[in-house]
Amino acid sequence: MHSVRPRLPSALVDWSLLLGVALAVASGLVSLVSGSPGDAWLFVLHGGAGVSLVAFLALKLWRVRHRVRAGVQTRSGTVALSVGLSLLAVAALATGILWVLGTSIPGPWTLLVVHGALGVVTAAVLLVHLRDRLAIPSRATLGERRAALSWLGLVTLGAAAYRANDALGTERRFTGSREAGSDAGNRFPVTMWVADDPAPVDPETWSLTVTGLVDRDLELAYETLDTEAETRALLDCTSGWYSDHDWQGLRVGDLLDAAGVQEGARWVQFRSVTGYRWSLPIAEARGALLAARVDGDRLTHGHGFPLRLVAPERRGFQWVKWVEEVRVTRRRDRSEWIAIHVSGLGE
Ligand SMILES: Nc1nc2c(c(=O)[nH]1)N[C@H]1C(S)=C(S)[C@@H](COP(=O)(O)O)O[C@H]1N2
Ligand SMILES: [Mo]
Repeated sequence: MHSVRPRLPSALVDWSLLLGVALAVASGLVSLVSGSPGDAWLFVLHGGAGVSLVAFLALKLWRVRHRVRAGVQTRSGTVALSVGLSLLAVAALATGILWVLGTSIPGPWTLLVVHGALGVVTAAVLLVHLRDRLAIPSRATLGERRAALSWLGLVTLGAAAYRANDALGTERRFTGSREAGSDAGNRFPVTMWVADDPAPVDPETWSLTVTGLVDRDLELAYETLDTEAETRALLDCTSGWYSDHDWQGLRVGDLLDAAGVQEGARWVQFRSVTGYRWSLPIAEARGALLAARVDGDRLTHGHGFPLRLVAPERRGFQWVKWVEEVRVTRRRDRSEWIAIHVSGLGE
């Protein structure tokens, strides 16, 4: 008699796992630079891939349980790698789910940061595990109706379960971040990306420079700054919190008009006293703010006094603190991808 249980060919399960991990890791990485509401689908894709992975991984682990037991007894190295990979994958999925459910952990990192690190390590170990392993599923197995239906079932389950988490989990933004200290002046988390920790900036000796493709360089002393422009914007850190505020400062567009932008200028780079720096396309930069105050209170040192970039719909790591130079350029400075990771190291 035929079993009526849905039966997925193991090659199909393996390929689904690979596809799921690829989608989850790619969407997870791209999500780190995504902050506008139009990017919300990326986070849905990430969660959906995650939940489908839970289903496929459970199926796979159930099927290989005998092989693992045998392998452990013979102390096989390949099996050890597979077991390690399973533990990593389970940990990556579990930390993702726990984050959605609102769990917090003690220590320097949020659960979301731990989840990201586990995800990347899992993908790397998976590549090693895959050498000489993947078999292309035959046409015949793929064409089997029952296989196709159970496969679709698992994927749909993932999508549905992810949609349902809105009801289950704690309040989060579409990026996954939780609210912290909105509209309360400087009382929101202070976050450095890697190692920045400058001494407090002395407004007597500090000045703001505007250079690059401009008609005239500017050098502005702190007390001459006109900081009456205001923007409401939400800072969303990739470590998993967000904070919404009214920011007061100078409009970058006004600054650029004062300096006179030359033909061919495409990017505006904001440089910190620490070497940390980030660029925005010039049209977007014009609308950004260099904030001196938050909700009417002077920025504290931790939040970037005397000036910090406020870049609406950009993730927090792009909101450069302790800005001392605005540089107008033709090309994007790719070295800033390195600079944000190494600024402040070795000081
Ligand atoms: N110079 C500099 N600017 C920086 C950072 C940094 O490490 N150095 N961290 C960024 C990150 S990761 C975030 S989330 C925000 C945090 O701003 P806050 O500390 O005012 O909350 O600042 C950004 N600006
Ligand atoms: Mo951040």
